[in-house]
Amino acid sequence: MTDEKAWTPPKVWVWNKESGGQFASINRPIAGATHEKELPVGKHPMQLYSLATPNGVKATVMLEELLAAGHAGAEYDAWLISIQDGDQFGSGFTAINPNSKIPALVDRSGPAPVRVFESGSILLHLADKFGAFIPAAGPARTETLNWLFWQMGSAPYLGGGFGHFYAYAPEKFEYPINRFAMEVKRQLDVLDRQLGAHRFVAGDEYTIADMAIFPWYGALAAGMVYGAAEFLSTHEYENVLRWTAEIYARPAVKRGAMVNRRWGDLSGQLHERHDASDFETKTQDRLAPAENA
Ligand SMILES: N[C@@H](CCC(=O)N[C@@H](CS)C(=O)NCC(=O)O)C(=O)O
Repeated sequence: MTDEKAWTPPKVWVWNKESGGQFASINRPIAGATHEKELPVGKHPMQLYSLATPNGVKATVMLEELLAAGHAGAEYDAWLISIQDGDQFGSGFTAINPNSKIPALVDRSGPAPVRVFESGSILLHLADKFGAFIPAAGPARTETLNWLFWQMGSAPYLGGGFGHFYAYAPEKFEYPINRFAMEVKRQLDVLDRQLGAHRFVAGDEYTIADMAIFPWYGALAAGMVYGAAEFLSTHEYENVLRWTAEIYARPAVKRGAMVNRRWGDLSGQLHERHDASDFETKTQDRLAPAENA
């Protein structure tokens, strides 16, 4: 490593608004709302405010899986939150998630609305509410929670660490890329060994742990995030790839991945979802083919 970029931190950090990174325009060191904006509310018990990033997809996949399993109470409206445009800093959004990050859910099925933020909390809330995709008790439930929390603790190294410095930082810096590439490969190996011994992450059953982990580590291994599959030699993680293929083949996963998606194939983008039929009638190739051509 050269020391060309060596920098001595000042005594007191000051916010450099011109940092140049891909998210420089939306990242800021202050919490709270920047503007007044109420959130829309639809007709279904579950109101989701999100975007189809790996964290957002966890929630939409879970809701689609619940509906596919016959839990009608999981019917939902999915509203688009454009994080590039700062929607997460609107007053309505910060009231349901003071951390200003998607996904956020409001469960309106009971006498008073319940706000649920953090994707892991959303998965657990829905799993417990419907008694689905999590074992009811005992060691199998604990193992599911072990892996759910493993994901919540590990993914910031992948997204905020590796992904940020490899894909989003204004320049490529050797030290952080090496540091986080090593950590992410170690995490992939942890997962690969577990999936070498079990069909799904927490054992024989498909659970919320799989739903939390595949949008990050499965997508990374399959080359769908950060374009880093070759760099990280993800072909080495054969069990992760086998599991990823099985999960992506699930119809509910395919549907969930389309919701609140604003990039990629037009036929795979359902900007908002308010009815099961929207997958057939409201994807971008049908709504605005000319506008998007
Ligand atoms: N730990 C949170 C992380 C959520 C998160 O980082 N969301 C990102 C998109 S993937 C976001 O909303 N970023 C907007 C921002 O940082 O202002 C979770 O799992 O829900």
